[in-house]
Amino acid sequence: MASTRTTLLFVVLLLFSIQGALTIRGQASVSIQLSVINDLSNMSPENYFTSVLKGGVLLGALRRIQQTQPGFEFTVAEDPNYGLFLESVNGVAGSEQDQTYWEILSENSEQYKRLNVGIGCYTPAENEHIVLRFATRAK
Ligand code: B12
Repeated sequence: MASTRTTLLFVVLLLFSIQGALTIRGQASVSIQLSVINDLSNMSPENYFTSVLKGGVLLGALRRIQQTQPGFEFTVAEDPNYGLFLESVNGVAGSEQDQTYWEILSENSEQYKRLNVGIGCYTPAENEHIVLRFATRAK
């Protein structure tokens, strides 16, 4: 009885992992978590779960969240050299005057690492936790 249950559990987990790997139009995808943090206001952090095609860029994941999860929206500006700059998230925009911007981080074991490229170039890894943090660059 116990071994039947274990086998069933194994099959269910296997099905979930296969489904997780093949969610977008039958093509392999990676799952990511996205958190939106705004320490400059008393807004509570927001968490979203989504996926992007394997090898796809972070922009694709943000678009997917915007299309499927009410309450998440973002805008971008195009830079002639570096591509897409994340301008605003959920109606909050960075400002030259206030020296604020949306910083893009990757979190692992509570260690936060700044991405070295923007949303149009970054390729998320499986189960990566991306953090969009409204930050100030004022010293
Ligand atoms: C200053 C600066 C910033 C400032 C820009 C605001 C400002 N008004 O100054 C702030 C702090 C906002 C910033 C943010 C980021 N930056 Co920056 N930034 C620079 C830096 C040090 C100088 C740019 C500059 O002033 N050039 C002089 C002016 C006259 O030229 P400009 O063409 O008008 O400069 C503009 C662009 O560079 C643009 N910009 C700045 N960073 C980025 C990043 C991306 C992805 C885009 C599309 C545009 C962009 O803002 C400048 C002012 O408008 C460069 C490194 C360098 N030495 O060039 C890195 C650099 C451009 N940034 C970089 C990165 C990775 C980022 C971030 C993605 C970091 C992060 N993980 O959060 C974020 C962007 C996040 C987002 N919201 O999309 C990389 C880009 C690499 C790449 N191939 O994509 C560079 C080359 C640094 C590096 N070597 O890693 N950045």
